[in-house]
Formats: sequence, structure tokens, C-alpha cells
Amino acid sequence: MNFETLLYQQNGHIGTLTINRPQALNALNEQVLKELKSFADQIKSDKSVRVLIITGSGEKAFVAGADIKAMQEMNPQEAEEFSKAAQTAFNAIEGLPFAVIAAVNGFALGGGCELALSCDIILASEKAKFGLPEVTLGLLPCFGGTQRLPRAIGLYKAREMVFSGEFYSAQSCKEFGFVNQVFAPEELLNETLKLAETIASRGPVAVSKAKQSLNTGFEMHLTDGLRQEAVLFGELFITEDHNEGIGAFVEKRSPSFTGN
Ligand code: CO8
Repeated sequence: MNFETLLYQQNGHIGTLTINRPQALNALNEQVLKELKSFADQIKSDKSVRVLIITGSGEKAFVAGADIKAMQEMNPQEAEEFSKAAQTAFNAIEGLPFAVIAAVNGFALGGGCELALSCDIILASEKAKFGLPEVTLGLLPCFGGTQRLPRAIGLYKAREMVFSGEFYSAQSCKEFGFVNQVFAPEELLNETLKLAETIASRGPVAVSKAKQSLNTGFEMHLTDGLRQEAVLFGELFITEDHNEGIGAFVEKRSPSFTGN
């Protein structure tokens, strides 16, 4: 996969995607959004990938937001299209059929915070700063922030973050409940890989269907979510992996899952 603004590498079952515009603190312009969507479209059917890590290039930023310079000349219609393009790209990331971990190595502001929120798990460096500073620019978060953040942490904390536009430490965001864990900067990638390896060692179809059950079920009425959970559970019983997992337990050995 060849992109101008993204770097991708895969080791075993773990892929790492790096947003690579360090000169602009990895800000999201039209090109990055287009490439993110295209990347998600290509990787979603790659059965060799079990976990995707998303991080930012350089020491300073995960993603410092939408590209502010690119927004200067936009008219209302272009602004709405830009918002929709970002939402489409982030929906594609969120909808990937395997676990996606954001390794937030620095600023995750505006669109950067919203990109992290479209990942399944957020691990952060002690140096990371999160925020939705759009109101400081006379704008509102429009890459999913006003929708995903309250779903993640509740309306009251989300209002504080959105209305104040302030930056928050990784530790505060952990307390808010949308950052899973915080690590020393030099440990972030290793710790992220450790978690990725643990997830990659589990039944891939089981993780994928568990993700579907969690993510889509969260939007449903409880009764519908429970019905979906039971259906997805039943579907696992045609997989070889469920035989392998249960067989390995009975035979007191480690399972070796193939994703079939
Ligand atoms: N867009 C474009 N360039 C950026 C951005 C950005 N979001 N952030 C940083 N840069 C550039 C700087 O302009 C600078 O470039 P240059 O050297 O050419 O001047 C370079 O990156 C380094 O940045 P700084 O010199 O500013 O670095 P500092 O360490 O002094 O500050 C900060 C780092 C605090 C992160 C600071 O750069 C900053 O505040 N950036 C903007 C953060 C922000 O407001 N992000 C939210 C943007 S809005 C958004 O994401 C969603 C809006 C949706 C609207 C879309 C619809 C049209």
C-alpha cells in the first residue's frame, strides 16, 4: 500500500498505521482523509491483520486536528463536504472487522481527538494532550466529536470539553473514561504492542464479532442488542476456531487460532 501521507507496516498479525505529516503535526487535510478511507477499504478484507495500531509521526503529535490552513478558504458547502469526508473516513476505521488501538503519542486535538475516538481502545503517553479546541476557532467539532465523545464519557463531561476548548492531560482523560491506559512516552509503543499481541492471540472471528456486538449493540435498545449478541454467538459455532478454543481448553494446551 502506497500513500503520500500514511505509513503502513505489518509484523505478523499486527499492522501499524502512522499518520505522517510531522511538519504540520500530522494535521488532517483532504489528502489524509482520502487516504485513510482508501486504507480502511483495502485493509478490511485482509485476513492476516488481527489488530491495527494507529499512531502519529514524530515525538510531538498524534494528530493536531484538521488542517486549519486548508480550512481558510472554504465556503459553507465545502466545509460540510469536508466534515462528511472525515466522518466517512472515521466510520470506515471504526467499522474495521478487527480491534483498532490508538497509540496517542502527543497532541490529539480536534480531528485528532475524534480519530482516536473512532478507535476501539485508546492508549496514551503521559505527554499526550487531548482536546476539542474547535470553539477557539469559531467552529464546532464536526468529525464525530459531538456524537462519539458524549457516548464515550456522558453529556456533562463532553459539554465541558467541547464548550471550553481546553486541552486535557492523558491522565484527566483516563479519569473521564475514554483513555484506557497512560504510559511513559518511551513505553507507549511497546505497551501498545503487548496489548495488540494479546488480542491477536485470541480467536480472530470471536474478537471481530465481539467488536460488532459491542459497537453496534451500544446503539441499540437492550432487547435488540441482546438478540444480536445471541445471533453472533451462534454464528461462532460454525468456525474451526471455536473447536480449537474449546478443544485446547479440554486438552490443557494453548489454542492456535487460524481465523477460520
Ligand atoms: N493545522 C495545520 N497546521 C498545523 C496544525 C493544524 N491543526 N497544528 C499545527 N500545525 C502546524 C503549525 O502551523 C506549525 O507549522 P509552521 O511551522 O509551518 O508554522 C507546525 O504545525 C508546528 O506547530 P506549532 O509551531 O504551532 O507548534 P507548538 O508546539 O507551538 O503548538 C499546538 C502545538 C498547541 C498543537 C498548536 O500547533 C495548535 O494549537 N494547533 C492547532 C490545534 C487545533 O486547534 N486543532 C483543532 C483544529 S479544528 C479541527 O480539528 C476540526 C475542525 C473541523 C472543521 C472542518 C470543517 C471545515
